[in-house]
Amino acid sequence: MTNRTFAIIKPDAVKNNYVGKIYNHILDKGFKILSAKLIKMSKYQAEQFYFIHKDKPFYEELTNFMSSGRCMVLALQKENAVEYWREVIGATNPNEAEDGTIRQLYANSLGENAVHGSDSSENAVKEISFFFTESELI
Ligand code: IDP
Ligand code: MG
Repeated sequence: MTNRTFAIIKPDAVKNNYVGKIYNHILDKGFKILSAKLIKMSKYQAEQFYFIHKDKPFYEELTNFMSSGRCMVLALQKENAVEYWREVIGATNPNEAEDGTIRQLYANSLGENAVHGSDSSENAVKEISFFFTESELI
């Protein structure tokens, strides 16, 4: 469905106790949370999830980080969910993220940047189904 996107509150943000603050951004911006769960990804899961980046120099660092601790995976719903969530989270590099965006406010660094957001509706569908069954999306 095109009005869905997939988000992760990454291990840095969970460790730094920003889950509540990031939840507030999600709700204040009008997203409906279809599902959310706290998980710890295995290294293998992180490698599969970020397979698109397998040839990038940061793949090892990224998959180590994403499997290093608990994270929260979320399926979100709103009109233009993919584009709007990308706007709310800000640029990949927190130093380049606009004021008031989640990454500008809560990210540690380019690698440990607090949140994930799908980059297209097609990927949103794939990413949601990577972590959730249809009956979990309420
Ligand atoms: P995005 O998360 O904004 O879509 P991508 O380019 O898809 O950014 O990269 C995926 C994730 O990989 C980023 O969110 C960040 O955690 C990590 N990453 C991207 N570029 C670098 C880098 O140059 N060094 C370390 N980690 C990086
Ligand atoms: Mg991306």
